[in-house]
This record gives sequence, C-alpha cells and structure tokens, in this order.
Amino acid sequence: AAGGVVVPGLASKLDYGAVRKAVEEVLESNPDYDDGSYGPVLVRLAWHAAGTYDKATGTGGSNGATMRFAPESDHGANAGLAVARALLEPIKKKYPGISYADLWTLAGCVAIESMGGPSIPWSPGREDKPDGSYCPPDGRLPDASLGAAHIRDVFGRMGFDDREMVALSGAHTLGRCHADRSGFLGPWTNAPTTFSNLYFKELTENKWRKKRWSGPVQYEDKSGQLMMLPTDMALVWDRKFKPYVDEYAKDEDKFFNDFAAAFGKLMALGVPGQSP
Ligand code: DDH
Repeated sequence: AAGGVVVPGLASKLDYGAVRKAVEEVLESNPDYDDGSYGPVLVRLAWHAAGTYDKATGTGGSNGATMRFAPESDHGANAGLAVARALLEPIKKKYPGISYADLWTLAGCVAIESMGGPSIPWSPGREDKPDGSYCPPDGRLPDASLGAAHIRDVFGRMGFDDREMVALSGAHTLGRCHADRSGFLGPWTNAPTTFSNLYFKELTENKWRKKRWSGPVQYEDKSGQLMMLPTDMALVWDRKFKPYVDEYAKDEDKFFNDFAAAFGKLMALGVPGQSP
C-alpha cells in the first residue's frame, strides 16, 4: 500500500472497511456510558495521541501510540482515556495487522463520521513504538484554565493557524467534562453525541457567566446545564479568533469543511510520508 505501511504483509492485507465497521459497532454498545456513546471519548483519544506533536523537533504526535505507556498514560491531561484505549483492545486483537496508532486515529475519524460529522481524510502508516522511552514530555496538551496566548502557543507548536485552532475547538460540540477526569463538569451542548456547529452557536448566542462552585473556574449558561472552559471563552474574547467563531456559528458547511481538513492534518502530524 502507499504511504510506507510499516507491517508489510499484514497491514497491506488489512480490510480497513472491516475495522471501521468494528469501531461503529462499539460506539453505542453501552447505553449507560455518559450520553450513550463512546464516540466523544474516542475522538479525545485520537486528539490527545496526536496533539503532543512538536513541529520544531518532529517529536510527539499520533505515530507510536506512546500513550499505551507510562509516563504518558499517567499525564493529567489523559485522565479517563484508558476507557477509550480498553474499548479498542478487542478490535486490535481481532485485526492485529493494524497498529495501535492507526487504530486510535482511525477510530476518532470513524466516531466523528458516525456522529454526523464530515468525512475525515485518513491514511494508515503509523508504527507503534516499543516502550515508554518514546513518550513526549508532559505539558504539551492545552491547559483549559488559560487563554488565547496559550492556545496559540500549543497549536502553533503543532503548525496550526488561528482559523484551524477555532475549527478544531469545535470538537467540543461533542462530549462532556468529567469532575473525576479533568475537574471540570458538564457538556458544552445539549446534543453531545451529534457532530454539528452547535458549540459555536452556544458560544455566540448563549450568555455565559462564571459558575459559582468550589471547582476550577468554568462558565455556565442560565440553565446551569451547559458549560464552557476558560479556553473556550477565549475564542470569543480574542479579537482574531472571534470572526471565525461567528463564521462557523452561521455556516455549518464551512465549519465541516475546515474541521475535516484540520482534524485530518492533526491525525497526520509526525506520520512518515504524511506530515507537512
Ligand atoms: Fe477538548 N477537552 N480541549 N478538544 N475534548 C475536554 C473534552 C473533550 C481542552 C480541554 C478539554 C480540543 C481542544 C481542547 C474533545 C476534543 C477536543 C475536557 C474534559 C477538557 C478539560 C475532559 C474530561 O473531563 O473528560 C482544551 C483546553 C482545548 C484547547 O483547545 C485549548 C480539541 C482540539 C479537540 C479535538 O478533538 C479536535 C472531546 C471530543 C472531548 C469530550 C470527551 C468526552 O469524554 O466526552
């Protein structure tokens, strides 16, 4: 296969359609989990595997699936992602020819597509590293308590521009915060298992105020049911981010197109033959 597939004979014979189907089948396999879908946590696994990339040194990124190992598995930002890794384990057993790194990223893309999102460009070719000595250092993923400068530091390090940063942030239309994982609490939208531009609509059309509680600073709407992180609010407070938020709130097709390109680029960072 094209793109330097690393398990010759195995990966080239692999039926990626069958792997995709296997991922689709686990998404809603447990109605008691969160909002009834593992989709959001699978998207988060794919993003945290990839979002450690550092363009300057070529280190980190989804290639390697180093989050299987300590110390990366224990990094605070990755709390809760063991759920997603364990969910994919039977699929890895059934299709041993796919690397963990390919499986995690593919599962994130399939989850987005199955929840109604755009189709994400994805190619195989990631190779698993053998141990934790390849883990990226802690602190490469964003800190939700910070602001626009921090978002630009972190995503600029991966090679993204302002528009891409806002587009990627739209993934928060999915899923929720868990007090026992990040300390934050609640979903961003009332449809957390449907991929849409609702996050941007909530950001621009709803009213947000600081939540009064003993937890970390977060924002809530009048209902008290929906939330925003400080980094989410930074997108409306920053003069350069805000126009993209407005654009995506108004034009879901534009959001889908930009998100698909940016998420596909994220999945490819540091992957031999795929990274810019
Ligand atoms: Fe996120 N995210 N994220 N996020 N994220 C959380 C949950 C989810 C930040 C912090 C948090 C992206 C960007 C940022 C998803 C996808 C993406 C949680 C809650 C925190 C905190 C975790 C928990 O308690 O379970 C910050 C900060 C940023 C930032 O940009 C500054 C991006 C780019 C993506 C992406 O996928 C492209 C998803 C999905 C979730 C929901 C997970 C779940 O279990 O539900």
